[in-house]
Amino acid sequence: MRKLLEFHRSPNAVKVRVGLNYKGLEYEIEEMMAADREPMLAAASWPMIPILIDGDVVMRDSLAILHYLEANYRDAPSLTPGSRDEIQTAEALLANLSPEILRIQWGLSPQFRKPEADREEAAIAEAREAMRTALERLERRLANRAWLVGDAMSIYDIVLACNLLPTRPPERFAEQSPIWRFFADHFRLDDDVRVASWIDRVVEHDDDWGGPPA
Ligand SMILES: N[C@@H](CCC(=O)N[C@@H](CS)C(=O)NCC(=O)O)C(=O)O
Repeated sequence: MRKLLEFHRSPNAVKVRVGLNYKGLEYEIEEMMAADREPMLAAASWPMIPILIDGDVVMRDSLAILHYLEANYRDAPSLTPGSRDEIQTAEALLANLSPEILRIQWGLSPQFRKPEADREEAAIAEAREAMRTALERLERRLANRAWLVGDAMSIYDIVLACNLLPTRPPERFAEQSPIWRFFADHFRLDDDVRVASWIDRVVEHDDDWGGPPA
């Protein structure tokens, strides 16, 4: 049986589950522990999740796994945009937006690692404003379309939407994790934001979506 090594609440693991589910590919999951990287190193010479073991093939890195699934399971529903122009447009959106979004999120780690009382409100507010600015362009892009390009979800929707999952934390994740609770409290997008409903549309394909965001 296909196996996914993961940290269940990792956005990178969600990307792969969405891809596998969308394509209707069965898999089992094995939860890893940050304190013991041996199983990941043994499987893929790589100390991070997600790792997909598919028969004799071992793939690591969420985007590489999505491309692998796309290239090799072509009879399953496609996650590839319909034309070269659409692929290039989607690649450009991802290349422009993802680094900025990840930079903002990673910059918050000193805050969410502190006890709540010690957190710096000004730093959190500044990051929230930076996120709002970063998302303006995406909000315009989604003004008259359901997906980044074309009329169906593609791997680019999966990657970008899952990178933005901290702005739409699934209720179950927020219940289970203080980091997700932090993002739910400070970065949650309102329901009427187009980016919010687009993220929800992508993450609905995760088995463990757990209903509306926290
Ligand atoms: N580019 C990689 C990044 C993988 C990654 O950063 N994984 C994190 C979880 S989201 C991880 O395993 N980090 C090690 C740790 O937190 O101990 C991907 O997209 O799969």
